Amino acid sequence: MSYKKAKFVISNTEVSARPKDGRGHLLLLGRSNVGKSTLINALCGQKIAFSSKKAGKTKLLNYFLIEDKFYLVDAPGYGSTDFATKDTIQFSSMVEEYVKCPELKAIALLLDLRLGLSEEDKRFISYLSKVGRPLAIILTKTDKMNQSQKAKAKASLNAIGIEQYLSSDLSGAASSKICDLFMRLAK
Ligand SMILES: Nc1nc2c(ncn2[C@@H]2O[C@H](COP(=O)(O)OP(=O)(O)OP(=O)(O)O)[C@@H](O)[C@H]2O)c(=O)[nH]1
Ligand SMILES: [Mg+2]
Repeated sequence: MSYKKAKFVISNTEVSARPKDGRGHLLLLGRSNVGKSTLINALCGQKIAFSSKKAGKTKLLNYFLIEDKFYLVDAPGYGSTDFATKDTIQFSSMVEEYVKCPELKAIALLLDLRLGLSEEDKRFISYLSKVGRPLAIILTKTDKMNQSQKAKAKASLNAIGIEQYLSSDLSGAASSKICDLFMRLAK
């Protein structure tokens, strides 16, 4: 089951230019290439967000109106070995500004844990858990994980206090659960 009605509304770099029509927003965050845009396409059953094999495809905040009820917001990815890069600084100030918006109802953090949970991921989770919005954790690319990788991923999340998370392998069953969760959180 995917969303029946989804449409691209606007792209911009300024948080202040977000839709402010009383509907809630759900922000998708995660490293570059984790699968944010691909997940939006899977949930909407159509290619409305640009995805790419190359990291850094999404440069703007992209707003998609879902079922006329809420906005899914596709954001640029975080993650760089160089913390002082312009992109990283821009990303941090954008997120810090966005998390204060009254429209923001919840955040979904996407994680590709095939290579394990990095220190940067842990710092980011710790930061997000303090911003005062519900945080949904979604494991992506689980179709490419074996049982041992899945068990390690679960253990590493449990170790930092995360017991609840959903997995995405782009199947209908996985997408359906995520569709329901996002709809509930974004109200
Ligand atoms: N097998 C598999 N591939 C996936 C999955 N999700 C994403 N991908 C692939 O991963 C690559 C990156 O996906 P994107 O959706 O562009 O990633 P993104 O998080 O939007 O990346 P940025 O816009 O750069 O931040 C693409 O080649 C996708 O086809 C998944 O669940 N399973
Ligand atoms: Mg993207």
